[in-house]
Amino acid sequence: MNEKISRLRFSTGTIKSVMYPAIMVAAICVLLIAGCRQEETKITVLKAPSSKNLLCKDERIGWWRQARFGMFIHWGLYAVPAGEWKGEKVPGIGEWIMERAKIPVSEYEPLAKQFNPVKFDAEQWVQIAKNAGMKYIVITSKHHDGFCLWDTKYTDYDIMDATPFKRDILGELAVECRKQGIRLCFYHSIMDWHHPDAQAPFYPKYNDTSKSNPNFGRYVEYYLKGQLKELVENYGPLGIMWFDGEWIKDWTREMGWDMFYYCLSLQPDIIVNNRVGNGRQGMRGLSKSDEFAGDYGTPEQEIPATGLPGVDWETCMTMNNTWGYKSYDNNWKSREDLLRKLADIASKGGNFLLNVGPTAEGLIPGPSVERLAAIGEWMNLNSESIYGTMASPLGEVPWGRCTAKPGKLYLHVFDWPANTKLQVPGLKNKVKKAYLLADKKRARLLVTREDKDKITVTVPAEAPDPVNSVVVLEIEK
Ligand code: FHN
Repeated sequence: MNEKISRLRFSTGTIKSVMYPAIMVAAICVLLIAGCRQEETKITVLKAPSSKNLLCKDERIGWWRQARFGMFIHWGLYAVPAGEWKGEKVPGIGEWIMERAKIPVSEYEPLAKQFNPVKFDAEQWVQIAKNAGMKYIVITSKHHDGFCLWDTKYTDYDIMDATPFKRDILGELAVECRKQGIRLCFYHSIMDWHHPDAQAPFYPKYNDTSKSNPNFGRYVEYYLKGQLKELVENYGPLGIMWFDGEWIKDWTREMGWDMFYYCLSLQPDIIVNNRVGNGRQGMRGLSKSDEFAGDYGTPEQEIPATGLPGVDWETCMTMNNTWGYKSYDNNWKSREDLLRKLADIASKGGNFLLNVGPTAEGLIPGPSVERLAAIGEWMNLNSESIYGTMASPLGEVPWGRCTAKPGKLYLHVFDWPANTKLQVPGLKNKVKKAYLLADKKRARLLVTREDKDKITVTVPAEAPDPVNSVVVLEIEK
């Protein structure tokens, strides 16, 4: 399937009909134009749009800091093979099957003919996220395999032209997200194993970071930017442009800044993650310095050991071992584990972007739906201790985690004290009141001060929730 209108062509016929000297001059002119055209596709770092209409980061990122919890959706053609190729199980994350099984573009493209997710229901997906207490959704508009989940004019390799489904998935999600008050955000891969000006020519090692494509500049200026403009204009306003695949050789720090300001020029209040720049420190996910573009750090499959004061970050994580759907990956994290991770991440001032990998039929796998519903039950009683909270001012606490708001501490108790004496080290502030967050009557709990920076809260013998019970302390500032 061809990427439309991006290649330059000259017909031989015309040359024969023109006089020799004139031809020479014309040829030189053409080369000169091609030369300057080549020049044109060279990356020119965009100057920061004049500050008057550039929203500062705090103005753009406020809702995200409040939200704390979002859904990541990895969905695309890779859901069709679901981890198997030619009858063989392919190890590793499902969405990398094209690279892991060394599948030529000509053999991977036909998967589009089998991609017909008739059970896809945008309303249901958004509802599942919302019921779990998630405030935003980040879906793969295009992953590394280059397949586009929306109707794009830049290629036929998309949901409308290449599949029997022919419904605008991102369009339907945009409508539902607006209806249900959920922020829609797009994951977009800079690396592209399908585009001839990107990494397609690197086959069979699509992810060969020693290789460069001389036409990559054209891919960026024409295709990548063109499609991002489409996504913002057709489905925006968006919450976040969530870039990925920036580790390729051809992506530079300058390109990162250029793309960052390009996104802001498309939508001044958009948030752009730090994978727009190429300063990410591997899976730890934080940028080496603020010399690199991006609004926040993106730890992957890991949670920082401690809070990172003043740093915005978001841990993205799978529920099993794969982002894209694999039919036989049933290594699901437990409800308990996921709930405690949510509290752990919030206690360190971070956001949690929890992933689902829908099937090729368009269903979010049952184990994911069950876990999200269970998290939603806990959030129905305790979301006040997550949304809009800051990192814990207390050091390590032996029984769980702590989140904070001005004048309030939320003690997330994983290990309920058998002796009903919950000791809170490191607290100098005077406690005005203590109660269980799940207790609608907010019945007072007894608080005694052991010494200048330790108190004890006497709690009921039975924990309201065996996984995470929240005790609220109203404190003097
Ligand atoms: O290669 C991708 C991977 O497929 C997945 O999308 C994750 C999600 O953050 N990011 C990359 C690996 O770092």
